[in-house]
Amino acid sequence: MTILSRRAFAAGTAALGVSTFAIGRARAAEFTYKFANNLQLSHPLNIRALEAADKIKQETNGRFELQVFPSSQLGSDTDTLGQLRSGAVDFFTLSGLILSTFIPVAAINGVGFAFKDSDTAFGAMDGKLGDFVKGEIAKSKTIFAFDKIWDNGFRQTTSSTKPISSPADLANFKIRVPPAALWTSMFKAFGSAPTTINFNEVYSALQSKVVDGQENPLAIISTSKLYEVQSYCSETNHMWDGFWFLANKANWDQIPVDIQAIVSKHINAAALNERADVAKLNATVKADLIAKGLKFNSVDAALFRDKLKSAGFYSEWKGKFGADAWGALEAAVGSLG
Ligand code: X2X
Repeated sequence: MTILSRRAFAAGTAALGVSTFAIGRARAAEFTYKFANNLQLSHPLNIRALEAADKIKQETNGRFELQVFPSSQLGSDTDTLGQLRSGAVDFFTLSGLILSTFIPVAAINGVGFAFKDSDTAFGAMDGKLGDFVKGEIAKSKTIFAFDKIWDNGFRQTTSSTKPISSPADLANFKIRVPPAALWTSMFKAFGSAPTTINFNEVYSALQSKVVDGQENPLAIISTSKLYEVQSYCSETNHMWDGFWFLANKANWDQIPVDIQAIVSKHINAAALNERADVAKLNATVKADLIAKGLKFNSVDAALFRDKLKSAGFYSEWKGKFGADAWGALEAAVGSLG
């Protein structure tokens, strides 16, 4: 966050010691805020965020600049969450599951096989379940989430060693999981050997065989080029994941309300566009990944779900999330058993 005084802003670049007459030099914005994320520039999340940044700049007549830092440039997800909480970073898109290290209930969308499709997931996250989670995030008083969650997508399992066709193939499987208890718990329930690794180190961990596999939606497998270091993609669809667009509350409160309204409007609109882009990409990218050499297989999801049930995964997490949150999840998706 950089804030110039109103007077300095009005005086333009002279305030920065740069000649006001410098040709082609943009005037410094009055508010310059940092947005960090872990994805490549080619992912729809960054494409839509950059588009929103342009619109915000235009509509605020240059007063507000959203600086986009993709690819974990400001640090790993774990580091960046710390920076968001302290205010060193202003905005951050983060998986609800990773956010659960700070706000436990935020992991709830990651319960295995909870959502049957994207419409059900967005219905829940734009409805009561999402409101419940956003309410808990707001109670932190240090950060809050914008209204619309962004899509990450249904997660698929990739491997350099073998296809995952049945739950038995996950036994002792060396799989990378993101830093969140729910992920570790779920793959332990499958009998795997999960290792927690932040996303900015996943490509090299796969390349150097620290782990044999990982799980992510196709849009990420494609834009982060994980197909270069993986051979198989098993369509397990085991979890739906989304990114909350989070803000540091104290920094946000420094922005005049009219500018806040413009920023919120464009960020939430970008989320809806990004959802449509990811849906389109997930539908078309498979052929592209096959052409790049990734071998696909589908699975009987019911077998995987049964395995989680018999391992006690659902009863454990029902207890952890509590009756209110679990009730909001089941109201959206039906009984999870
Ligand atoms: O870390 C991951 O795998 C990613 C990119 O999907 C998340 O941000 C949770």
